[in-house]
Amino acid sequence: MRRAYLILGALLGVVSILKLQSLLQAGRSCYKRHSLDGYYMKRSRGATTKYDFDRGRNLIKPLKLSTNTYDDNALDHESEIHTQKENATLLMLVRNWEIAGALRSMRSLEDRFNQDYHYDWTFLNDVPFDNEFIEATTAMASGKTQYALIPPEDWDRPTWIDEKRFERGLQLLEDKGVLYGGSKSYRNMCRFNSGYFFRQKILDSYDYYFRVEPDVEYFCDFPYDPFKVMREKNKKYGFVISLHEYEDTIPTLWDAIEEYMEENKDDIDMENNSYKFVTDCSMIGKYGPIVNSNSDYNLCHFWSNFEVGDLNFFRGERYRRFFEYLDSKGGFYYERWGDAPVHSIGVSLLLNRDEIIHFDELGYTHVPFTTCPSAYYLKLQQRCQCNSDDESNIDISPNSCLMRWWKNGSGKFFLKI
Ligand SMILES: Nc1nc2c(ncn2[C@@H]2O[C@H](COP(=O)(O)OP(=O)(O)O)[C@@H](O)[C@H]2O)c(=O)[nH]1
Ligand SMILES: [Mg+2]
Repeated sequence: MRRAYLILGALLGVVSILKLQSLLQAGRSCYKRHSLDGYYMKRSRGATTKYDFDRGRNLIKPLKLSTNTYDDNALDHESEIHTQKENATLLMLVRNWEIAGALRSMRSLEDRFNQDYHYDWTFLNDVPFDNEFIEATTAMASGKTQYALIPPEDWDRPTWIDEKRFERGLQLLEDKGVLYGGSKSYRNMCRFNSGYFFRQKILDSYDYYFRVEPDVEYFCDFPYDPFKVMREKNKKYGFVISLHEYEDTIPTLWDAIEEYMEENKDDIDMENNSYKFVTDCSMIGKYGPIVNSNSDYNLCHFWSNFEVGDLNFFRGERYRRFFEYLDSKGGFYYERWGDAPVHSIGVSLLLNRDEIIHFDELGYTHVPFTTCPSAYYLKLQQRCQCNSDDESNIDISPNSCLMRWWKNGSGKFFLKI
């Protein structure tokens, strides 16, 4: 009996030793596993934090954008030292009493662009600038300022304009409640901006101009020098906003354009120009044209209060022939033809599609419309102060012609398929 107990005890002892051993082994591997986990955790944390700097919002490396930009390297612009300037000037037609608005626009453009470049500012006026205007704008500019008086023959209503017809036209548009419908000076301004600004002696030595109006604002730092972009990419006209014109201001403009086209076929390259941009009325996405036109002109135009242009194109024979033809019809006075549709139809007929550029990355406003980049990182990088969801942002709203430009100009080729 005692022997049996001894054997049982020995067996139990062996079992417990084995159990203890396996427990010890499990403990060891558990410990090992935990320490491995810890090791990998540490490595993994290291790896994540290692790239935090690069993938965070420091914006040092180019990020993939969900932007409409045409610029291949939209976020890749190093802050260069801008030693090379283009042969260009900032250009403002303005009245003395608009001084406050002129300074606001200047301050904004200086902050967003010109403080790095110091381009000249050129001011034009149909009456002499006063000292207060000259002193304040010179103080605001980072570049040279110059002031010119427009000769009366470039500004005033030509003597061949029929006075009675002119007065009737003014009254008609006034009665219709058209903006500036009854204004005589507005008509001088539109004709001057259509056909005379580029003839001013003070601009003779420049190749490019950047039109600035009082009371506009630029919402983002410019990621490039637009003049340089124009020269390097062989662009001749640049815009930021495109929309529909009020037809009441141009009832017979398109008739004149059709006659002009018929008589000047050699000036127009229908294969490569943007004729379709100003005539296309097809559906774009879910939008058809929101305004009905009584002619083949779809009323689309580039909003000319912002424009960057090649003065040599405007000074050239073809544009001048185009302007003289329209001017001879008297529509700048009998109706209220604006420089925006005139420039826009002019560049759409006479330039190659690829010579017109949409500056997609520049935030801008002139009451009542706004354009604002939609790409999040682009906006951060360019310190934009605008909201692309704002009601005033016209970019892809039905009143905008930008989508028609994408489709028919040198823009978004996917829309052409
Ligand atoms: N010197 C001068 N500038 C004018 C006159 N009328 C308009 N302008 C300028 O022409 C541009 C367009 O005029 P604006 O009143 O802004 O018209 P809107 O932009 O169509 O509402 C602005 O730069 C004005 O300062 C004028 O009679 N004399
Ligand atoms: Mg204006």
